[in-house]
Amino acid sequence: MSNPGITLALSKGRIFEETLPLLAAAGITPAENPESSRKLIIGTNRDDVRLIIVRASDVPTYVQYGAADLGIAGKDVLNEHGGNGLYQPLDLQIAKCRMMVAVREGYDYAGKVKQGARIRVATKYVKAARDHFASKGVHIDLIKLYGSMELAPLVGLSDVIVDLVSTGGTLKANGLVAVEHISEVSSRLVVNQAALKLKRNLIQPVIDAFAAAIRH
Ligand code: PRT
Ligand code: MG
Repeated sequence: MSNPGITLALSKGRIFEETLPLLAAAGITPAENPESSRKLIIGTNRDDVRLIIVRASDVPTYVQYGAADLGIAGKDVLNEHGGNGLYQPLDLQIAKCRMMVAVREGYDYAGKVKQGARIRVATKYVKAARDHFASKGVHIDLIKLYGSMELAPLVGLSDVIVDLVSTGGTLKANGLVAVEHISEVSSRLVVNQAALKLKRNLIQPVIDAFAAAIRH
């Protein structure tokens, strides 16, 4: 028999931590803490609900293919993924940050952009970066990275980075400054469209409980 319950895909760290109160509001308590457990499938107090722990950027993929019925992912991740096959009923208002353009202190960003110079942009957020600079009419060479973007301008890999900023502490510690705001980012609940139809009796109450618990 196939699994009659529901599977929720989450990443460890800030998303898991900030999702706990929402899960509690839906009457769901994880059986283990993924920060200390090595398990990738985590049971809950409910027989019909389990969690799977995946990389943040893989959450939309698991939900798209129905390997998870629901998931929680940042708008940054969903924008890069494209959102195909995903129903996005709720902005959960968690894991908030801003997508920004940042440069080395003293780098004349406004001047370079005005001159129409080609600038080198290092980022994990390729689609967001392309869209942002295309809308400004700025030509870029894009360098795809998978993390630690803050290093790129310091070692001459790029002129600018596109990255997420929350406290600003990482930029500051590395002598970088934010020069442009691209978008506000928070995490969304995503649902597999077929699962929503087939398991609405289990999924809709979770959506409703999350909706009622969102911080305003
Ligand atoms: O870490 P990993 O490579 O596994 O993947 P990930 O970075 O995609 O996952 P995770 O768990 O770090 O982030 C999950 C989601 O949290 C992201 O997709 C965002 O939607 C959201 N979020 C909120 C953030 C931040 N705030 C954030 N500050 N994601 C990353 N950061 C990083 C940022 O990239 C930069 O390196 O934190 C650093 C800056 O933080 P401050 O506080 O120094 O400004
Ligand atoms: Mg991270």
